[in-house]
Amino acid sequence: MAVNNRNGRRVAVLLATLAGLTLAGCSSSEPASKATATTAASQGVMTTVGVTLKEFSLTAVPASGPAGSVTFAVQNSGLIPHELLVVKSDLRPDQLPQVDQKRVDETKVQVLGEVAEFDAGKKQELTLTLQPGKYVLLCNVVSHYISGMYTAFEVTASK
Ligand SMILES: [Cu+2]
Repeated sequence: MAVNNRNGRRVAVLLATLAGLTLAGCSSSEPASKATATTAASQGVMTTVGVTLKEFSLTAVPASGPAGSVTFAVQNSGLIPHELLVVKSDLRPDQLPQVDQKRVDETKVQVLGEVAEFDAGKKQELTLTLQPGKYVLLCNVVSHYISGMYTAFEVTASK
């Protein structure tokens, strides 16, 4: 045990030294945020889903993930502003209740989270704790949903 402890300490000191060198050599905050992510990951299931918005499609990769913390990294790759709604629904992604056939009726579906309309070329993040079930990701800017900006997302039981 004594040997293990000594090795463990040496590794810790080495990592601290490397972190110091990295920080000294680069003003980016990236090393710090990576360390934070690693710590959080050991405390529960975390999934990152890349969501791409454009005229007129919405894609999610991967299209499913385990229950727990899900971060949607949302990129507006289009030419105009878009938004992201995360809706929990067993309905088909193209069958959600609508208002005047122009947008989803947000009073008739369960909206768990939203990235408000944001500009083309920008990125946003949304982290939610999701239970197992079926979800629909969509953009609810007027006419965007009926133009094809939706996709299915599934959350499976975490193992
Ligand atoms: Cu849109």
